[in-house]
Amino acid sequence: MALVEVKVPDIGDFDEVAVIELLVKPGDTVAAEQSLITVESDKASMEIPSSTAGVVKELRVKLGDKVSEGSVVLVLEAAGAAAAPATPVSEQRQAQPSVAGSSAATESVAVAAPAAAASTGPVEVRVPDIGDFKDVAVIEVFVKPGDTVKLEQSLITVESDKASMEIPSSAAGVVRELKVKLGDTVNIGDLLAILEGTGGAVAPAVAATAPAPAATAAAPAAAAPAVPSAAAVPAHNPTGAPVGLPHASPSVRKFARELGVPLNEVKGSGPKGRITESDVQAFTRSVMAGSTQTQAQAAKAPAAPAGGGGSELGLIPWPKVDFTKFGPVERKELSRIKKISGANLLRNAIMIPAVTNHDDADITDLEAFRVATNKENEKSGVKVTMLAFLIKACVAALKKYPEFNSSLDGDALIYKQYFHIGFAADTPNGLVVPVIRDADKKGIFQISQEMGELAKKARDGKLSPAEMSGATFTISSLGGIGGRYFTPIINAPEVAILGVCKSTIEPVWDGKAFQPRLMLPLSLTWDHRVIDGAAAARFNVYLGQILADFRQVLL
Ligand code: CAO
Repeated sequence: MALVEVKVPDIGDFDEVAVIELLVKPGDTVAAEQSLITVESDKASMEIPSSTAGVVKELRVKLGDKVSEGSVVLVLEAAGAAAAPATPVSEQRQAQPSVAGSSAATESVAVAAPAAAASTGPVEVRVPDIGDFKDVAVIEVFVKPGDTVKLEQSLITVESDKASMEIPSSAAGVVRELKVKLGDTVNIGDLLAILEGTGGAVAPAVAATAPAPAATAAAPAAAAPAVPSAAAVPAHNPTGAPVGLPHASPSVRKFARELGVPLNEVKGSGPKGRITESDVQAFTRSVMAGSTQTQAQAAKAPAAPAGGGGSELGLIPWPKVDFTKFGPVERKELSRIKKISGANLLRNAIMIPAVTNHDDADITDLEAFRVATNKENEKSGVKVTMLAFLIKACVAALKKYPEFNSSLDGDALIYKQYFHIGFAADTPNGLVVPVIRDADKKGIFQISQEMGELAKKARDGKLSPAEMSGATFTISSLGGIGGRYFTPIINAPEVAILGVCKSTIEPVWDGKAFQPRLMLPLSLTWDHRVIDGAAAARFNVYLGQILADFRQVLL
């Protein structure tokens, strides 16, 4: 029997895409065209099929590996005389799935651009070249009329049997009309939306000249063996029952991976059993409430505490109440931001052994300096904020106590040598955390200015993912609103967060008499796996010293 290397075929312009699922293991018998692995880029996920039938001898990739066209996926013992030799890529092109993700399509758009004139009028956004995908279902709609979209911002997700992909906008502007809804099927050239252009770069919506990757229909995904989608979950199905490969869009898969939710255990409520973000959340809730066990938990069940009712946390189920029994009610869906941040907050609140230290800092002189500075620079248009000083003071404390600027990685700590400070911003849609990068290298004016810009973008829903990622420490300031102290939740994988409330004049004993001083309440929450109580107290004391006399930063 011949040994055959099965390689990643031509997958369009995708390069270095991550392996997110292994669908087979050594010893498995696979049919030609059966899916072997799932790979995922920023915008699309796709399954890589086998070019031949046979028995898997050796897997050459593992979860998290990056693959490109030509990478060897596995070695097969080809089945019988009919076994095909390792198919050269040029032949595989005829036998591979169409895998035109949106970024490939977007690039095609750019190449093919006999650019439409920049326009402020209505702009039609159509389905770009998506390879040989025909009649693909719209499974997610990310925007609604009135939303402002950026060039290349994802508008919808479509899904075929084998891949899902996000379709980006070919123009920037405000959505005037949406022409598709959930469940619609679309094809290349179909009208998705009409935008009111912003006069920015406008590319034609369809790359008519782009070569489409060839495609042939492959075996239905449901025929593939069950595999967990999260790396943290053991690759076995203790029930032994065959489970269909979960259908989910790239964003839902990413969401599930972030929460450690094994997608193959989630029941999909979407079309064709597709798993939605709400399904993942419902699964998380039911696990937390103890009414569902993951396979990983089931495997560990004997170690669960006695009386836990089958759940490791031993919680009673979430109360289900018919509120209409008590009075009129209105049901409103949570915003997308709230859904995502809620799941993250829940994980962080439960998984981190967090402790909060409360303290006060005397900011009498600093506030006087801030007010005077703003008066002197009235014409500059930049208002220096207390939060900017807090960011600078925190950077100094993070430098002195570097474990506060670290992240846990298994049994090790990653000490970050950069100081990117996140700040919680309240927006009409919920909480977001923009990040001031390299705050150690920036002055108070620059930080104030950047914060103003980022806070405005946050309120307008225009922050990019890059502007919300990479923070090493976060500050949550309720100072402009009020309150005394609170216990902020750590923004994992960070290990500490500073909560700040409204400063008030208080009588402070100076050894001889009470003096009226402006006191700022600070609440530092820290991860006790990384930080000790004494270190947290020292951090707060040092922070207080700096805020009381900013010259300390120079020492
Ligand atoms: N004590 C007293 N007054 C304060 C203060 C404090 N600690 N911090 C700010 N203020 C004052 C400001 O000086 C400003 O007063 P003036 O208008 O008279 O100058 C006023 O409060 C409003 O400040 P602000 O809130 O607009 O600006 P900021 O720089 O303090 O904060 C931002 C910016 C984006 C952090 C804030 O708008 C925001 O969204 N805060 C909410 C964060 C949040 O929701 N945290 C909770 C997370 S956990 O759910």
